[in-house]
Amino acid sequence: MPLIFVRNDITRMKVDAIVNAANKSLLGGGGVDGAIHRAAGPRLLEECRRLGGCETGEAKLTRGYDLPASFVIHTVGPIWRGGFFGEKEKLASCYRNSLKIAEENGFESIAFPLISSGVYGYPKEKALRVAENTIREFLDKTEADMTVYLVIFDRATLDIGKKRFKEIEEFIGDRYAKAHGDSPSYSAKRRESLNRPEVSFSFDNSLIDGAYRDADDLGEADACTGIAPIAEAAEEARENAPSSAKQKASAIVGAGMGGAAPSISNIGKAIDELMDESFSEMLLRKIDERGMTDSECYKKANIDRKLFSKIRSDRLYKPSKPTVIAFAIALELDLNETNNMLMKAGFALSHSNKFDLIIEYFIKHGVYDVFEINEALFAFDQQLLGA
Ligand code: AR6
Repeated sequence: MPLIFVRNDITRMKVDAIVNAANKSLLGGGGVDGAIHRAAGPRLLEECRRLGGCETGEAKLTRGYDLPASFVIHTVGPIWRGGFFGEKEKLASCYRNSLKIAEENGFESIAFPLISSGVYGYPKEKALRVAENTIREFLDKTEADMTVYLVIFDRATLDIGKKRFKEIEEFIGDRYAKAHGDSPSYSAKRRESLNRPEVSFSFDNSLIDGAYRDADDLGEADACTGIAPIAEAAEEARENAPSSAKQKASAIVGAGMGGAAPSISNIGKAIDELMDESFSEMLLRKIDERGMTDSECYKKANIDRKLFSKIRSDRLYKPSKPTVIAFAIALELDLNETNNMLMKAGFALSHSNKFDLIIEYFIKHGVYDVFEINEALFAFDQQLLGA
């Protein structure tokens, strides 16, 4: 039951229903209404004629005909008149009534345009706020498994000039430039000198800031195999593990790292042991510790119930990076804990990528609202959290 922003032409969306921002006659018009009628073909107009119009804030259902979507929900948004004539409430009721129709018909996916924000003149930022809040309210309450898409047609809708985005831009700017600076990173230099191709590890800790803090600390073999970062990761995991696991980890890491150089099989064993608590187990433990219910957590994470059930029932479930981060945000984990959770799934946050920096920005600022984060990710053309 997530809310997902997409940049698309709504007439191309293959969902159970798309919503049309129509007028009271329901007989077609310009903007998204015109585009939907053109793509659906003349049979849509025929059916609309039989509906007898529609009041502002209400919604009516038709088939989708030649559209990839099976149905069209037609709703009539308010015309903006300065905000003094109940526009906000009327706009919210467009979303509520459309979602109600979708729920009553058992639709699993629905896509909205930003109703009233074109010809009807509702300021786009404000229209977006109403859309988002109303959809979130609905998703919080509903038992239905429904994915709601909010289609943002033009880039100007998300005002990249707003204060929060400016701050994020600066935050990214400094760190991103450093990570991609003139002087090649240590690992790049090292590869160059060894004339070896880049090797991809599931533990790609070479991207973590400071993972290769001091080049002289590392033997050549270690630099090539990524052993040192793994040992660091193991150390960190040990710190954060429950005490029984800590003892075990301590013994293994001690055995693996002390004295003679550790063998690969020892390291492998150490990792297996430290992996005692999988991503799925860590997630469930954190949910309990936070005193949350499962549904509070996956809804806050903007994660679909089915996906959550899969994770719950498979202790070795391998989530995607945005899924892990969505849960870390829902659980309000700090940066350290977020990295621990990511590590369970073989990921890490890095300064080499904008997505990670945006996540870091929000965690550092204590903002744990997946939807607010998604707005920023969307504005910066990054993958969104949840699904
Ligand atoms: N896909 C997704 N979004 C779109 C598309 C598209 N193909 N085309 C436009 N939008 P508007 P309104 C966005 O004007 O303000 C019609 O004439 C657009 O960028 O379509 O509710 C009706 O018949 C904007 O953000 O609808 C009514 O008379 C949003 O859709 C009147 O316009 C809504 O813009 C309704 O005006």
